[in-house]
Amino acid sequence: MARIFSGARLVLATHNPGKVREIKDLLAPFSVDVVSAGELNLPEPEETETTFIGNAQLKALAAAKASGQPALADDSGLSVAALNGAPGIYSARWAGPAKDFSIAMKRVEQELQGKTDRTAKFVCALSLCWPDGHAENFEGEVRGRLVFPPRGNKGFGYDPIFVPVGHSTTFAEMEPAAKHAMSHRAKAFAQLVAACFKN
Ligand code: ITT
Repeated sequence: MARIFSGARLVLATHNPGKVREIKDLLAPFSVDVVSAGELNLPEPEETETTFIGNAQLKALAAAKASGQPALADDSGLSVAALNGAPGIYSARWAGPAKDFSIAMKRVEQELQGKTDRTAKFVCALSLCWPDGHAENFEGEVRGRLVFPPRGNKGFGYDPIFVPVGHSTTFAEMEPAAKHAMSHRAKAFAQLVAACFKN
């Protein structure tokens, strides 16, 4: 049995404003007061694990212990088939210290030169942790293909080069609600809600 989240306040253990926006949207139907790690000035822990779930749990646990409140972390990334899953857990790092995703998308395009397979997936691991160290972990993914040059300005990160299966527009060309209906984050979130949130 998963542990039920019954508090009134949840710390979002992320410093990524794109994730904060999306997770706040996904949490909107629940009466939860959400505060981000950035707003609480919590430190950004180094991501030393080798899996999405490992890094999500590391971030959630650090924020739960530092704040004394339950914390939700998201570790996610783009996994490109022809690049053996890269950038994967290194998705943020490909954007460099300035977090410039035009550089990261350019690198993906360059590394794909001479390869024909453009299939990729986004993966999202969510970890909900309590100050006593208890963790509940979930993972979702969405499959698609990459397009160049980047298109659209609605999402964040690698959204401008990712077209989900069955669609012709990139995540960055879609309205947020359309992305939420199918995204890796929404799929992980649905599992989290089913397991840990009472209706
Ligand atoms: P936090 O660790 O503070 O949450 P981060 O940006 O460093 O922020 P990650 O380590 O999980 O987060 O890096 C994942 C990167 O993958 C992220 O910076 C995005 O650029 C990319 N990414 C994840 N989800 C995405 C999405 O829905 N659309 C586009 N890019 C996404």
